[in-house]
Amino acid sequence: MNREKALGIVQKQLTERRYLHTVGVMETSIQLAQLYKVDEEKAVLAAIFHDYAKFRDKEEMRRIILDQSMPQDLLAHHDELWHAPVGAYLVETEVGLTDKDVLEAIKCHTSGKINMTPLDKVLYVADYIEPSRDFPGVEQVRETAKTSLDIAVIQAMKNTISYLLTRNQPVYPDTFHAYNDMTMRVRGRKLT
Ligand code: DGI
Ligand code: FE
Ligand code: FE
Repeated sequence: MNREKALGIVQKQLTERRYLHTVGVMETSIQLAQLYKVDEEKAVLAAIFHDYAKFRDKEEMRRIILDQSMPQDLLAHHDELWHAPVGAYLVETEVGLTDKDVLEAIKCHTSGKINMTPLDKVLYVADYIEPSRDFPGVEQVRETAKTSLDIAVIQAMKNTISYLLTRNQPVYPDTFHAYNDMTMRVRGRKLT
């Protein structure tokens, strides 16, 4: 599927602001894919469709999580987590996208997971640092992403977990597993 067609499909699912975020994630993903030798076409498709389900009705998402035998512990956690796995499912069933690598990147884009592929990491970091993002600490992650995709993933995960802790929010297990996995992999390298 070409970019224009994909963007047209996703635009109908999103607000103007979220669509601009999506275009930002796409542009950032292209830069990261080139820098880290990741398949650019897959990175573009993952970026375009990553927030496809962001505005789906919560009850519809809950039903999909139940009916499609997704991890049921998602239902006990914040509904903000649901649009990633539900999005991967809907992009496959409604849009007809079949690339497993792309669907997997969409599925884990909010929490992360163990054994993330370079494609998963490109989407995760691009989603965090695209130009319209304004989180505390985002500038540091933007700088890091120029030299280490792995350290950028860890910094973004640290910031997200810290943010959740300061708000007394539960942290989804995959988020911790992803952080632990990445941190152990780069053990011995300097973390700031
Ligand atoms: O969809 P986006 O806003 O572009 O970004 P995203 O898919 O990374 O979602 C970010 C939101 O998800 C943010 O409000 C923090 C939240 N989040 C990420 N990991 C966890 C989480 N929320 C909870 N409760 N637990 C998590 O582990
Ligand atoms: Fe998202
Ligand atoms: Fe996003």
